Amino acid sequence: MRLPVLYTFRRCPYAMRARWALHVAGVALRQCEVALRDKPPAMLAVSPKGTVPVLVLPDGAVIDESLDIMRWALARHDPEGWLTPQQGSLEAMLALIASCEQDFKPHLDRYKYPVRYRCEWAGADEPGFSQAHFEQGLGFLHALSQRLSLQGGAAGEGGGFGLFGPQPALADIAIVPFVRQMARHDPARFAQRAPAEVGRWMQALLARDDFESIMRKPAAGA
Ligand SMILES: N[C@@H](CCC(=O)N[C@@H](CS)C(=O)NCC(=O)O)C(=O)O
Repeated sequence: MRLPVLYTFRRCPYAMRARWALHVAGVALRQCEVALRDKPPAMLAVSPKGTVPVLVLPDGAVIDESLDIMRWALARHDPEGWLTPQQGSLEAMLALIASCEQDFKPHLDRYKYPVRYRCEWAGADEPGFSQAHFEQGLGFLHALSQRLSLQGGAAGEGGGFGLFGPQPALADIAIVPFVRQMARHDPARFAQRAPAEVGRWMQALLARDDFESIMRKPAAGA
């Protein structure tokens, strides 16, 4: 049987969320770990824009946006109801995911890689520029925190909570890989400044066995 092929990069947050949904949906596939500096010609042939993840189906169809891969996988099998949150709607989740892309990701990139954005510094120095973008990124985390507080639970207390109801759904899985990146860049700063609910929410999601599975290093030669 021919399997779908997923071109992926282990540490890429977009690829993480795609792998997570494919895993939960139980989609059997072959993974091809990509070196971003040396992308396989077979991947570029089907998706010239050159970003991971890319899913190539046995019939040749190509899905090369992470959110589309998630939705494709969950439309096939959605055992935890990620597309149907207990509160809010799919549309509301997609709006929050879009806000993560527009209101958080640009600040995350500038916080982590200020040198890449040197032309934007305009008088600031590197630490100042980076710090300013950390502060701006916190704005999105406060919006998440408000949503989590509305759920009234706390993962640490065994209640479990998500952004759209007591259980995680699409938005949680699509957004948490980016929050993880911010936390890992400077864990002490994150612990001190990020809203506590967001820290607990992230820890609870990252402690799931399925996250561990999708982060396992590919076997050599796989
Ligand atoms: N909108 C795309 C974004 C994917 C993306 O930007 N992936 C990064 C890696 S995290 C990438 O492949 N960048 C290309 C490169 O670095 O050459 C998606 O959601 O799939």
